[in-house]
Amino acid sequence: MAYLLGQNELSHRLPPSPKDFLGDTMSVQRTLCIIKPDAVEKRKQGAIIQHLLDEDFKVIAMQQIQLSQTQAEGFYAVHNERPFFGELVEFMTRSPVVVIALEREDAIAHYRKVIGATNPKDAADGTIRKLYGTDIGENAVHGSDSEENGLIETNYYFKGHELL
Ligand code: 3AN
Repeated sequence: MAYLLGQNELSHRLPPSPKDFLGDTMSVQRTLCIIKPDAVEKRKQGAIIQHLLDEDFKVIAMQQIQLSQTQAEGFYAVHNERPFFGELVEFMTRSPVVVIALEREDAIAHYRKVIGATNPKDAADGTIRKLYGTDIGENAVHGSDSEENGLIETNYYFKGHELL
Protein backbone atom coordinates (compact mmCIF):
# COMPACT_ATOMS: atom_id res chain seq x y z
CA MET A 1 0.00 0.00 0.00
CA ALA A 2 1.86 3.03 -1.34
CA TYR A 3 0.37 5.50 1.13
CA LEU A 4 2.01 3.66 4.02
CA LEU A 5 5.51 3.99 2.52
CA GLY A 6 7.89 6.77 3.53
CA GLN A 7 9.21 9.38 1.07
CA ASN A 8 12.50 7.54 0.47
CA GLU A 9 10.83 4.24 -0.28
CA LEU A 10 8.42 5.95 -2.68
CA SER A 11 11.19 7.76 -4.53
CA HIS A 12 12.81 4.44 -5.44
CA ARG A 13 9.68 3.14 -7.10
CA LEU A 14 9.09 3.49 -10.81
CA PRO A 15 6.37 5.96 -11.79
CA PRO A 16 3.01 4.53 -12.84
CA SER A 17 2.80 3.34 -16.43
CA PRO A 18 -0.20 2.70 -18.70
CA LYS A 19 0.23 -1.02 -17.94
CA ASP A 20 -0.53 -0.40 -14.25
CA PHE A 21 -4.04 0.56 -15.27
CA LEU A 22 -4.58 -1.40 -18.48
CA GLY A 23 -2.78 -4.68 -17.82
CA ASP A 24 0.14 -6.49 -19.49
CA THR A 25 -1.64 -7.59 -22.62
CA MET A 26 -1.41 -4.26 -24.42
CA SER A 27 1.71 -2.46 -25.59
CA VAL A 28 0.87 1.21 -25.06
CA GLN A 29 4.08 2.98 -24.06
CA ARG A 30 5.15 6.50 -23.15
CA THR A 31 8.02 8.44 -24.65
CA LEU A 32 9.34 11.91 -23.95
CA CYS A 33 9.76 14.29 -26.87
CA ILE A 34 11.79 17.45 -26.40
CA ILE A 35 11.63 19.89 -29.29
CA LYS A 36 15.12 21.32 -28.90
CA PRO A 37 16.21 24.99 -29.03
CA ASP A 38 17.29 24.82 -32.71
CA ALA A 39 13.83 23.70 -33.89
CA VAL A 40 11.96 26.17 -31.64
CA GLU A 41 14.22 28.99 -32.86
CA LYS A 42 13.31 27.99 -36.45
CA ARG A 43 9.58 28.02 -35.46
CA LYS A 44 9.19 24.37 -36.39
CA GLN A 45 7.45 23.26 -33.17
CA GLY A 46 4.00 23.34 -34.80
CA ALA A 47 5.13 21.24 -37.78
CA ILE A 48 6.83 18.71 -35.48
CA ILE A 49 3.77 18.36 -33.22
CA GLN A 50 1.52 17.85 -36.28
CA HIS A 51 3.96 15.26 -37.65
CA LEU A 52 3.70 13.32 -34.36
CA LEU A 53 -0.11 13.59 -34.25
CA ASP A 54 -0.26 12.28 -37.83
CA GLU A 55 1.76 9.27 -36.64
CA ASP A 56 -0.98 8.50 -34.08
CA PHE A 57 0.89 9.75 -31.00
CA LYS A 58 -1.37 11.12 -28.30
CA VAL A 59 -0.13 14.23 -26.49
CA ILE A 60 -0.72 13.56 -22.79
CA ALA A 61 1.17 16.63 -21.51
CA MET A 62 3.05 19.54 -23.07
CA GLN A 63 4.83 22.69 -21.90
CA GLN A 64 7.32 25.25 -23.18
CA ILE A 65 10.16 25.88 -20.73
CA GLN A 66 13.72 27.15 -20.67
CA LEU A 67 15.87 24.48 -19.07
CA SER A 68 18.17 25.52 -16.24
CA GLN A 69 21.76 24.27 -16.22
CA THR A 70 20.87 21.92 -13.33
CA GLN A 71 17.82 20.53 -15.14
CA ALA A 72 19.78 19.90 -18.36
CA GLU A 73 22.75 18.34 -16.53
CA GLY A 74 20.39 16.09 -14.55
CA PHE A 75 18.45 15.01 -17.61
CA TYR A 76 21.61 14.14 -19.59
CA ALA A 77 23.55 12.77 -16.58
CA VAL A 78 24.10 9.48 -18.42
CA HIS A 79 26.29 11.39 -20.91
CA ASN A 80 28.32 13.37 -18.35
CA GLU A 81 31.59 11.60 -19.22
CA ARG A 82 31.16 12.16 -22.97
CA PRO A 83 33.31 14.83 -24.65
CA PHE A 84 30.24 16.66 -25.97
CA PHE A 85 28.50 16.96 -22.55
CA GLY A 86 29.33 20.64 -21.98
CA GLU A 87 28.29 21.56 -25.52
CA LEU A 88 25.05 19.58 -25.13
CA VAL A 89 24.09 21.33 -21.86
CA GLU A 90 24.98 24.74 -23.29
CA PHE A 91 22.84 24.08 -26.36
CA MET A 92 19.84 22.71 -24.43
CA THR A 93 19.77 25.77 -22.11
CA ARG A 94 20.28 28.33 -24.91
CA SER A 95 16.59 29.13 -25.49
CA PRO A 96 13.15 27.58 -24.79
CA VAL A 97 12.28 23.97 -25.55
CA VAL A 98 8.89 22.28 -25.86
CA VAL A 99 8.60 19.17 -23.69
CA ILE A 100 5.89 16.69 -24.68
CA ALA A 101 4.81 13.42 -23.06
CA LEU A 102 3.51 11.10 -25.76
CA GLU A 103 1.59 7.85 -25.65
CA ARG A 104 1.06 5.29 -28.40
CA GLU A 105 1.13 1.56 -29.08
CA ASP A 106 4.81 0.63 -29.41
CA ALA A 107 5.74 4.29 -28.80
CA ILE A 108 9.47 3.84 -28.18
CA ALA A 109 10.32 2.02 -31.42
CA HIS A 110 7.83 3.95 -33.55
CA TYR A 111 9.01 7.35 -32.29
CA ARG A 112 12.66 6.47 -32.99
CA LYS A 113 11.66 5.48 -36.53
CA VAL A 114 9.74 8.75 -37.03
CA ILE A 115 12.59 10.98 -35.74
CA GLY A 116 15.40 9.16 -37.58
CA ALA A 117 19.10 8.70 -36.81
CA THR A 118 20.89 10.88 -34.21
CA ASN A 119 22.86 12.61 -36.97
CA PRO A 120 20.39 14.33 -39.35
CA LYS A 121 22.87 13.62 -42.19
CA ASP A 122 22.27 9.89 -41.70
CA ALA A 123 18.52 10.15 -41.03
CA ALA A 124 16.10 8.70 -43.60
CA ASP A 125 14.17 11.07 -45.87
CA GLY A 126 10.94 12.31 -44.32
CA THR A 127 12.09 11.83 -40.72
CA ILE A 128 11.88 14.73 -38.28
CA ARG A 129 15.63 15.00 -37.82
CA LYS A 130 16.19 14.93 -41.59
CA LEU A 131 13.51 17.58 -42.13
CA TYR A 132 14.33 19.92 -39.24
CA GLY A 133 17.71 18.97 -37.72
CA THR A 134 20.96 20.80 -38.40
CA ASP A 135 23.77 18.51 -37.22
CA ILE A 136 24.53 15.79 -34.65
CA GLY A 137 24.44 18.31 -31.79
CA GLU A 138 21.48 20.34 -32.98
CA ASN A 139 19.17 17.58 -34.11
CA ALA A 140 15.70 19.10 -33.50
CA VAL A 141 14.25 16.51 -31.08
CA HIS A 142 15.02 14.21 -28.19
CA GLY A 143 13.41 10.80 -27.77
CA SER A 144 13.48 8.16 -25.04
CA ASP A 145 15.53 5.06 -25.87
CA SER A 146 13.68 2.41 -23.83
CA GLU A 147 10.29 1.77 -22.26
CA GLU A 148 11.72 2.29 -18.77
CA ASN A 149 13.40 5.57 -19.76
CA GLY A 150 10.16 6.71 -21.39
CA LEU A 151 8.53 6.59 -17.95
CA ILE A 152 11.50 8.02 -16.05
CA GLU A 153 11.95 10.90 -18.51
CA THR A 154 8.23 11.70 -18.71
CA ASN A 155 8.16 11.91 -14.93
CA TYR A 156 11.30 14.11 -14.91
CA TYR A 157 9.21 16.93 -16.41
CA PHE A 158 5.59 16.18 -15.49
CA LYS A 159 3.77 15.28 -12.29
CA GLY A 160 1.32 12.37 -12.42
CA HIS A 161 -1.79 14.57 -12.36
CA GLU A 162 -0.50 16.58 -15.37
CA LEU A 163 -0.50 13.49 -17.62
CA LEU A 164 -3.94 13.44 -19.23
P1 3AN B 1 19.70 10.03 -29.36
O1 3AN B 1 19.18 11.40 -28.98
O2 3AN B 1 19.50 9.72 -30.83
O3 3AN B 1 19.21 8.93 -28.45
P2 3AN B 1 22.24 9.88 -27.92
O4 3AN B 1 21.46 9.41 -26.73
O5 3AN B 1 23.41 9.07 -28.39
O6 3AN B 1 21.28 10.11 -29.18
O7 3AN B 1 22.78 11.34 -27.63
C1 3AN B 1 22.08 12.25 -26.84
C2 3AN B 1 22.19 13.62 -27.43
O8 3AN B 1 23.55 14.03 -27.37
C3 3AN B 1 21.84 13.65 -28.93
N1 3AN B 1 20.43 13.88 -29.15
C4 3AN B 1 22.69 14.76 -29.47
O9 3AN B 1 22.01 16.00 -29.37
C5 3AN B 1 23.89 14.77 -28.52
N2 3AN B 1 25.05 14.18 -29.18
C6 3AN B 1 25.26 12.88 -29.43
N3 3AN B 1 26.46 12.71 -30.04
C7 3AN B 1 27.00 13.95 -30.15
C8 3AN B 1 28.22 14.46 -30.69
N4 3AN B 1 29.13 13.63 -31.23
N5 3AN B 1 28.44 15.79 -30.64
C9 3AN B 1 27.54 16.63 -30.09
N6 3AN B 1 26.36 16.21 -29.55
C10 3AN B 1 26.10 14.90 -29.59
